[in-house]
Amino acid sequence: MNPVATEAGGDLAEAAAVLDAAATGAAPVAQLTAAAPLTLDAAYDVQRLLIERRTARGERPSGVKLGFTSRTKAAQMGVFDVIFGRLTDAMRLPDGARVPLDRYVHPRVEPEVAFRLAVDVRPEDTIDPETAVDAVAPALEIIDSRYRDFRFTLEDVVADNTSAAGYVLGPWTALADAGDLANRGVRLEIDGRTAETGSTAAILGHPLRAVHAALRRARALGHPLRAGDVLLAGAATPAVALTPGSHVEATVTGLGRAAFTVE
Ligand code: 0L1
Repeated sequence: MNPVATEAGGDLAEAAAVLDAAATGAAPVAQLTAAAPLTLDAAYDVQRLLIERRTARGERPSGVKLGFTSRTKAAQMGVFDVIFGRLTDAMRLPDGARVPLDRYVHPRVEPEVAFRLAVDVRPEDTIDPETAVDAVAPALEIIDSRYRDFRFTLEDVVADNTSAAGYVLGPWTALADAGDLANRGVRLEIDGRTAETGSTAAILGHPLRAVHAALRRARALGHPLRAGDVLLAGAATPAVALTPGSHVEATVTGLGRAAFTVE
């Protein structure tokens, strides 16, 4: 049974340990909120504690991600709020990587756009989001909810670090050379066939709005960011389930591709 995890002093650390074990053992668990109510603030505390467990094992923070930035994605999951998750270097997979499926519970992939932080941003800093990032890249995010049967509430998914499980980056393009990112075509191919198509406009109307949203959330959560950190802006299409042996590729018009192969 999951621990009771409430803002009123339930065991948030134990909730983080349960989710951490589910991720490391690729073994699904019941949603936390099935055992007890969980506030959104407490869910972000569980997320932080979950990442502290990973950094205690030697992983290093490598950036942040947003989820539910597209209406399609929000509607797919029945949740209507942008969520913030944390990335570590252990989640980063090289472009062209071979990815074992058995390290995940029920993994899916989304084509995204990634930004690179140009400067350190402390929570107390006020910074113009337009100058906070200096490069953009096509990206693939592997999401893997650790909850059994994909059953979760907004608070559950926040506690589970927004299902963050892995990411692949394509080539960086300097933002100054990238042109207008407002409405670039995004294609997700599986084994050479188009699985999903979308537009960068699906990401909060313009992917740079994800930079605003991420900086705002990071400040509210007291989460420091460093120059070079990756910011995954959110999905441009619905997620697609990964199957053994498939080759997965994301293309963003004018930015190039990112790819991996499932083992
Ligand atoms: O990255 C996201 O869009 C958040 C995903 C969270 C829920 C899921 O596992 O699909």
